[in-house]
Amino acid sequence: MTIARTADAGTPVSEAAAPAVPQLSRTLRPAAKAPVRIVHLGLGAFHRSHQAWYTQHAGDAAQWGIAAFTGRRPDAAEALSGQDGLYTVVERGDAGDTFEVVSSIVEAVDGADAGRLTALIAAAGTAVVTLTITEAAYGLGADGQFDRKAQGVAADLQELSAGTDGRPATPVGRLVHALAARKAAGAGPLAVVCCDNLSNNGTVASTAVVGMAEAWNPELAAWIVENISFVSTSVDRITPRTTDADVESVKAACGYFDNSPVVAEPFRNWVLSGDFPAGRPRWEDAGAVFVDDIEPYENRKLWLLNGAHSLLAYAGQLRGHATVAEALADPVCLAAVERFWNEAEANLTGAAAHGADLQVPAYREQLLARFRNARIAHHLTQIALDGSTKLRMRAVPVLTAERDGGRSGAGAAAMIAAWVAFCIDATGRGRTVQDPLSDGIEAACALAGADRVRALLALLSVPLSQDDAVVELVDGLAGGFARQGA
Ligand code: CS2
Repeated sequence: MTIARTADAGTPVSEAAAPAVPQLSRTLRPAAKAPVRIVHLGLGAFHRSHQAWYTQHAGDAAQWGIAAFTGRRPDAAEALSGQDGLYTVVERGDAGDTFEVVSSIVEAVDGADAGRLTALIAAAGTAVVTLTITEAAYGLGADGQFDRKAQGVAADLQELSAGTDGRPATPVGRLVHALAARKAAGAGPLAVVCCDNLSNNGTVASTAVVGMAEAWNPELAAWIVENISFVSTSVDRITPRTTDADVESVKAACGYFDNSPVVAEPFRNWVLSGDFPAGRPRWEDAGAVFVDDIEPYENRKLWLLNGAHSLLAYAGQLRGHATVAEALADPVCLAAVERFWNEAEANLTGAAAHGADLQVPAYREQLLARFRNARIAHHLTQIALDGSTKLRMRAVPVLTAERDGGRSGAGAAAMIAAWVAFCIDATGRGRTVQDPLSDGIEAACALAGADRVRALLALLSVPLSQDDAVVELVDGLAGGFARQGA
């Protein structure tokens, strides 16, 4: 059998194989790479459809390259490096797809490469560190404080005490380790921009980073407080996991092979608040909005979009649905979402809006249209992960506000009840619920009746778990979800 070589990547292929498709990087290599000025922790699909996309569309993009470090999937760096950091964003609207090659990631690195991370963060040219490390990775306790007992913290503190040779394993530990190098290098201030779905995410990031530094080296902690600006952001773009079919659709439409395309909805939004002491890209050219008071925008997104997502993830799966669009087409799920939204809206507007015009009715309409985009297969299993951390942001604040206002909070309680029923169902089938508190969930589910509900609620909010009316309400609603599931 004769072997032919593709003109592109030099890969030997059989003559009998399908016609050779060039590699993306051979087809569309940009003229020059931007210098690294942004370091990202948590290289995943969302970073690539969101912050990297905004950076590509900034007017001064040529000055702002991103070095992106992987979190849970080191192979993502290898896949992307193999094509020079280039990848396709497939914008998947109701009517069809559009394709764009993004080149703002100039280096994709395995997150365990402490040497490269340290070198880049210690470089004076690095001005911004962005984070998408998942909500759970900040490891704060239910009281919002640094928790020495959180997963990986003790081991990381030991690694940090080994100084430059240490190899912390959590993203926060790795960042603290690298910031120590920046301090030592005298490279000056920079901005850390948290892009995870948490309220007050800049404060959360600062509490986690300063807390870890404080527990290791108080002098470093003081330097961080003085020199590092923690920017809060509200980030939004629905980005489901890439499938093999997506890879094929890029090949068919674009005529090249991209091993790591990202599929995202056309909608995107980025609201930021905070200082950038060493500069930043002109993200506003790409539509990012800078505000003084971010809280109302954060809450609107976290409660309405993410809250509905979590409600659909648990109630929808119990009712036999697989995707957001499928679950929303179920009148029972839609009614639960609308009930929750009514409560959330009441707590978003008025004084809580701090003067911001949130246009909640239009936002709700738009969300329904986004969720109904059936061409985006957003799987409920993906959204259901790490429920305890997510529900603390998505359900607890609304339920707490409702109780404080003397109301039942049945809409928000239903989200918690769906999670409770989901946990009971999963553990009953011998499955582990994927959650940083999976041990606590298992222990709670081993109890029965109201005790079980109270123990699960305590994982989300101790005060709510002490409110008998809430326990009774959640218990009743969870029973309803369980029966629907059966
Ligand atoms: C989702 C989010 O998985 C989840 O928890 O709610 O990833 C959601 O799709 C994004 O925040 C949309 O911007």
